[in-house]
Amino acid sequence: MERMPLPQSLISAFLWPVRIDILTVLPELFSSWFGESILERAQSKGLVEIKVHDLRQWSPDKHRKVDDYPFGGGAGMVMQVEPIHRAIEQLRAERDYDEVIYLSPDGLLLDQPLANNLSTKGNLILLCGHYKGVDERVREHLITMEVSIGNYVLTGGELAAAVLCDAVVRLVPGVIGDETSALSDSFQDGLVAPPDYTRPADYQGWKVPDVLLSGHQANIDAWRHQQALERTRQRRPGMIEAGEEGEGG
Ligand code: 6GU
Repeated sequence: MERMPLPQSLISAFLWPVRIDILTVLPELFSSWFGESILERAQSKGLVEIKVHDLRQWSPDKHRKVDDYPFGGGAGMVMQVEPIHRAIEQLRAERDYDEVIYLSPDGLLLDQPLANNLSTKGNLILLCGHYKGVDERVREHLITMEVSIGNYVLTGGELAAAVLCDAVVRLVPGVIGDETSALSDSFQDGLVAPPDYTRPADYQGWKVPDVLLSGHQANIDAWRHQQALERTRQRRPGMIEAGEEGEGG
């Protein structure tokens, strides 16, 4: 199906730009990632606004300390409540937030439905944990959602926050040039993507499937769907089961 791309002015007129505030002790980590590529373009188009804040600026301590030893002993440091509370209070005084998300290995696993859901929200705060993590009172009183990017442990929440931002921002209408491409992604229809090929049609005897060169669009579409189904069965059988359960619901 051919679709006319929406003019940028129309997109902006009907959209509340997504705003993401990131709280971290390592703000420099984000600059190259958010300063380049699609994320940078999304920001310069005014579709999203990503602000990275150094948590130390809210430290009451003269050495700008934001962590301390755990009560009860044990290895590692714990991020203190006060700098985090002050940061979130200040941001909340400036605007409303839909979610205050703590990136944590024991959080809700990030998947495409969660990314879709977050992309429809207005404003998000992402709190990156470090050291052992945050004082539990942060989670009890300040956090509305906890998200993990997989069952493995990273040294901090920064990479996870960057992953979440990327997955969410690319879904904001207008961010990706071709309006249909985010919707035809792997996972978006509950199937992984079919294989793609480009020129040459024959590379040293490695050939592109004939059907893709046939010019017969119905056959091409059917082949792609078949391939996507087959791959999903092989690689993500759980996705097909989840899709069947979800049908009609
Ligand atoms: Cl969000 N944080 C850390 N430290 N490790 C992780 C993670 C988050 N998600 C997966 N591993």
